[in-house]
Amino acid sequence: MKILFATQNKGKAEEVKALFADSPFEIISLYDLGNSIDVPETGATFQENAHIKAKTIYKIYNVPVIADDSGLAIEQLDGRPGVYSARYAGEKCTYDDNNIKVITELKDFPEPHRAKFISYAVFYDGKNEIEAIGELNGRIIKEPRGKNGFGYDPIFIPDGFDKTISELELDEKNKISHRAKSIAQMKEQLMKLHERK
Ligand code: ITT
Repeated sequence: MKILFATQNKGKAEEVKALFADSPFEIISLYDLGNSIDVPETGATFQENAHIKAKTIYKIYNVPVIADDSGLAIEQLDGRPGVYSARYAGEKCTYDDNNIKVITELKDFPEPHRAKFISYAVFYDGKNEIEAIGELNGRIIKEPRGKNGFGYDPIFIPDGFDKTISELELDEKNKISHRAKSIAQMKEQLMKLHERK
């Protein structure tokens, strides 16, 4: 089965393709198609936004879709940046701008700065709807480290590690990440759907 992954984020697209590599599902993303449709993420939660993305893209392409809405929640910042993770420092901000904003906001708080990544994935094919969630716990550091990954990866150290996610290789991130967990659950449910057909 071909599935359109509703993301324009190159990092997410690479991760999810690798996560589906050993499955009967073939993943193509909006990023691969060079499509820059602006889906308004107006929901108050990751769950709502993942549904909005999956259904909006399904209506346009009429093929099975997976969407992931994800982000970072920092305890000392009352869960921010949360659903605003992508544009935390403003409309056209870069990943560096977001990281600087987070580091600045944490300036007066004591360490450790506990945080978690959340990934909410939704599959929609016009009939079936599947949801899956994954989380990764860790802490924020104030000196970005590493070159891999994207977003907040250079300032996030997962529990049990002494490296930031940006210092891990893609296959290492894909063993532990919030997205690896949501997509693993999603794959399991998709296999059941696939076997019924
Ligand atoms: P799409 O909506 O096109 O998928 P996006 O980047 O806007 O791309 P989200 O709305 O889900 O995606 O926002 C997720 C943001 O949260 C993302 O831009 C990063 O800043 C952050 N984020 C999510 N997962 C992450 C990860 O694995 N590593 C680092 N940062 C992550």
